[in-house]
Amino acid sequence: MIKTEICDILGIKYPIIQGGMAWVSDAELAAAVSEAGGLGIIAAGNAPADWVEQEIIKAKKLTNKPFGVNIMLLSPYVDDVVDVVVKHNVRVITTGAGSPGKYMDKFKSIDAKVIPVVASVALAKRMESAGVDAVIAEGMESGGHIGELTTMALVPQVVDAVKIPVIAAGGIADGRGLVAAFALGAKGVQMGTRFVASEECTIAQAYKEAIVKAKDRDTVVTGRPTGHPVRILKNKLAREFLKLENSGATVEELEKFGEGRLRLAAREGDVVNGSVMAGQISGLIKDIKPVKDIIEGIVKEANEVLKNISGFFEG
Ligand code: TUI
Repeated sequence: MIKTEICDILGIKYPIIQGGMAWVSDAELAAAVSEAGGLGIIAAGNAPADWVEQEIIKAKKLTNKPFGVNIMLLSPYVDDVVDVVVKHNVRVITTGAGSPGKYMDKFKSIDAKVIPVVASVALAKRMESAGVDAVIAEGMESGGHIGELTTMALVPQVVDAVKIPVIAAGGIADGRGLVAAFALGAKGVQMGTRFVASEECTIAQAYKEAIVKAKDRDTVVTGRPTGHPVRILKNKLAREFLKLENSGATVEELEKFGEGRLRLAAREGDVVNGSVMAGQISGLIKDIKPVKDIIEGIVKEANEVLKNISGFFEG
């Protein structure tokens, strides 16, 4: 048993949240995580609102447990996606890549729990003032779009700056990471990469295998000149993207080059020319297993870790 105030706020068994990953986090993965006692999340990403609506309807058929929707705030469809989550009375809304401030009234009109991802103390404080229920402090170890601070540095600073619960993300994939997050003052964790390498994740098999094969130094950050740095696994696309960046290409040229690359990797399994977003913790992930085994394994390991380290304080 591992229980924190996050479990009460969200109505879940374990304080483990699945990351909202574009082209990855669909109804099947979300329902599997919620059924296993965590909080599953459907990621809207850049998808049109009607895709999000279908996934919400599917998830409600697959599980009676709470689940959430992640809204990627740079999406061209963000206003329509907000209306869909409100229409379907989604219980938990996480956001990424921006500030959800202007949508707060709509979210609160359905009494949803709102949990933005933040990459800085300043945004965490702004979000607390805007009335959010918790924040996810996400370090730059994460896959996909990232901020500048590491999880180790960001989490305790956010914990000290706000009164609402903080959920740690970035570089967490096992029981040691969960206990470390608690030690930093977090009340829960969000994991992305670990759940990609699960049986229920509907992504292309080659993408999951690329994560399992990856070693500690196999991720790289592209897109810095565009203002949207993105962590991906090193591959041909990554090399070409970095070369283009170093050649002084314009933001438009870089954005054009990157277009459609995540879908290519995630849905078509082209892990050579596609963008394989994944976190630095990929090197720790050695297997593809059922979501239930992932969550229960982490909880079991966290209990053992806690027992072992408590010995350090004796005498
Ligand atoms: O959002 C993510 N991860 C993502 S989004 C994504 S799709 C995308 N693809 C290419 C370019 C941009 C997006 C792939 N992975 N994680 C949550 C996250 N949010 N990480 C960092 C942030 C963040 C960054 C700056 C949140 C707020 C922010 O500033 C907002 C402000 O107003 O200060």
